[in-house]
Amino acid sequence: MSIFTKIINHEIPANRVYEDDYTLAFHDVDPQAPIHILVIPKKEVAHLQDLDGETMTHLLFAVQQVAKKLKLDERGYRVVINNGADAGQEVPHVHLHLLGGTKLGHIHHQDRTHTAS
Ligand code: DGP
Repeated sequence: MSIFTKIINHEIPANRVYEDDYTLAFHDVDPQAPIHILVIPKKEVAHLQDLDGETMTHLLFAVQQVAKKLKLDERGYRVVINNGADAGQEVPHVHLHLLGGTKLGHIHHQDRTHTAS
């Protein structure tokens, strides 16, 4: 069972901000921005490629609701998914990082080590 499933089941505490039948959102324990929320599916799926489209829709809907609740719409925010080893995914349970509350640095062209040919 993933650590995030334990949070869903209230076996581990978390600072929750939004929940519906399909998703849960809570504050990241190690925030990388003034606002750093994790949005996760309630079904435990490790990687994006194994997630069904309906749940993906619910995840983005949850992002919308969280952003509205935290009044991020006007200033904007970033959504990031670290998927798999190259992306540095640490928790094997799909999660969207919602980052905001400050002017975020650009991530374009962050890694030029391997350019597409
Ligand atoms: P990633 O590298 O994309 O797999 O990010 C995993 C994130 O999960 C990382 O930002 C820290 C966060 N995290 C890990 N364990 C816990 C936990 O027990 N509670 C909370 N709130 N966040 C956690």
